Amino acid sequence: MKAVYTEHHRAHDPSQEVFLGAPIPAREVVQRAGIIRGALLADGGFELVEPVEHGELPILAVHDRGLLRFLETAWSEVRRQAIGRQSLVPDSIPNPAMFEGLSEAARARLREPVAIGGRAGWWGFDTSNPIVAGTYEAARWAVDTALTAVDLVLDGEAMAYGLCRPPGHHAARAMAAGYCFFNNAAIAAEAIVRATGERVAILDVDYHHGNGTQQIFWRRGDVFYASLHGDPSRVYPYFLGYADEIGEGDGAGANLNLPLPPHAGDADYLAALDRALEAIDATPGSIVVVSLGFDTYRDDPLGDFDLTRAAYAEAGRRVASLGRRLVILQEGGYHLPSLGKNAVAWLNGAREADRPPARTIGAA
Ligand code: SP5
Ligand code: ZN
Repeated sequence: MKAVYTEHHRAHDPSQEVFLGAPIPAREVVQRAGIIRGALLADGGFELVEPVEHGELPILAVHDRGLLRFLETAWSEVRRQAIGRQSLVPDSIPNPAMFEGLSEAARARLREPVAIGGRAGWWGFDTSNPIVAGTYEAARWAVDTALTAVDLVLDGEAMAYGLCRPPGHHAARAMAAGYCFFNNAAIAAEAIVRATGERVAILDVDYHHGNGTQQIFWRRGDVFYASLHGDPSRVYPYFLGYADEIGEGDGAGANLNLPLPPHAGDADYLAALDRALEAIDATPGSIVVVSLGFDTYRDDPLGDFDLTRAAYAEAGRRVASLGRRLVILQEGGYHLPSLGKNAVAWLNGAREADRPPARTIGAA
């Protein structure tokens, strides 16, 4: 299997994040991608390829231009405004309650502030998402990694893996969040829709709900989003990810959330996966984008599921058995000792699945 990887991810090198108001060691660290890369090489079944630059246009197809410009300029502003910090974290984030009673006209006058702390809040969501000197460089290459995996599949590969870092699924049209800056999977799905004219399914198996992906395609019927995740009543991103969120307008019915309880085990998880796969199987299209996270692992410090490695091999096998082409993109996973082996287990499960021949693009 071809695996897209670049060293540029190293530019995003946060040392701390803020959790419940206190600095703690960063979880989404450079080592993560190096560990997965090392495991792919050690396995021997993967061919590493460099991403190709795709420019801004595929990003602007799903994201607000202001978010792109903010991320592009944030660090030079931190320096210019002499903030004297190693990372930028919002100091004030606009809570909708601040604007209660404002007319539509008054709301329309709300604007991005000039001060960098306010800008970070305007385009941000949470305090656990530090921006550092190289965040923009790495985030742009993560998008190119995803788009290069798309190209491989459009050029005939049955599946390709994009070792994206930073991850993407919490990033909404106009918001960075949860270690994510650009939504790699959403950008990939949109690029596939535009290249093929087909419907695309996104299967999100990161531990967290992919609120950004859901938001971007909420009113779209051409991109089906299915997610298995920790119930938002207890975990980040807290405000979205409930089962009653099914999409609206053209997107009504094209959003499937499967929140799971604490200590969900292999059997619970695979049963929920089957529900998502049945729904995807019922939607037309020849390509599935997988948002692949390993924070579902039993030892993960962020998740509270009890999955074992065997579940990843089986999950990869079941997803590939759909018989669709797969663009597999890395999201979370924070237990460093297991991360590489878990990734290889999932990807080899997919690669070795006894699956029907991959669907011809355009035939569905
Ligand atoms: C892509 C991805 O997996 N993003 C996850 C973002 C999670 N943000 C919340 C971080 C909270 C860290 N502290 C967790 C302590 C659990 N006991
Ligand atoms: Zn996650």
